[in-house]
Amino acid sequence: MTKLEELSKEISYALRHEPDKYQLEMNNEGWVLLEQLLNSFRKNTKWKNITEEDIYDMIEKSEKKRHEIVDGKIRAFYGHSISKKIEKEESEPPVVLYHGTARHSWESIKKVGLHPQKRQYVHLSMDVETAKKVGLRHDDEPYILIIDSKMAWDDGIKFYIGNDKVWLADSIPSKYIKKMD
Ligand code: HQG
Repeated sequence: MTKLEELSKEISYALRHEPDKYQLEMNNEGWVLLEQLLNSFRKNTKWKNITEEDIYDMIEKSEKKRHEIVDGKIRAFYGHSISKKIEKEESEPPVVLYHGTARHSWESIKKVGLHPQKRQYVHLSMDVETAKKVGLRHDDEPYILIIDSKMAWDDGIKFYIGNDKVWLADSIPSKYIKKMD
């Protein structure tokens, strides 16, 4: 792992799962003052010389859009597990979304639908390739699930914007989910 990848991982960890441990004050939308995050990281000898530039560099070089900086504040786009629910922007989803998962999860998902598990939201992918990569984190031959997000949206299920490839939902009932052959 490169130093920038390590930085990305630890920033995700702090912003998604442990803001208190890093003494970060996070608002309802997950924003934290960039200066506060830098000061917190600098307490660790490993990151003692970290600069704002490094964070911008890390975001720019990352293959996924995980974090954003606006007006001196930084946030994670998705993935949160903290008890305080992060408010995401509701929006109309694409007609179809995808979800990559482990083969062994399918029986349960088929019965009870997709649930956020340890995170605050269910994470859905805009394309099959992205879903496949997500699934590969759980299984070397993941299943790709097809979500009828048009029907779900028409029925009143809420969807939220994650990033350019990720959509979020509170949960997805099984009637909107099919397994790709
Ligand atoms: C599964 C990464 C059984 C669900 C990724 C998934 C993503 C069920 C697992 C983001 C279930 C949760 C999130 C049910 C859901 N029964 N299993 N009823 N409902 N599941 O890691 O979506 O690289 O919390 O299928 O790329 O895999 O970290 O969610 O397999 O965008 O930036 O429960 O994290 O992004 O696993 O991944 P996760 P996820 P980063």
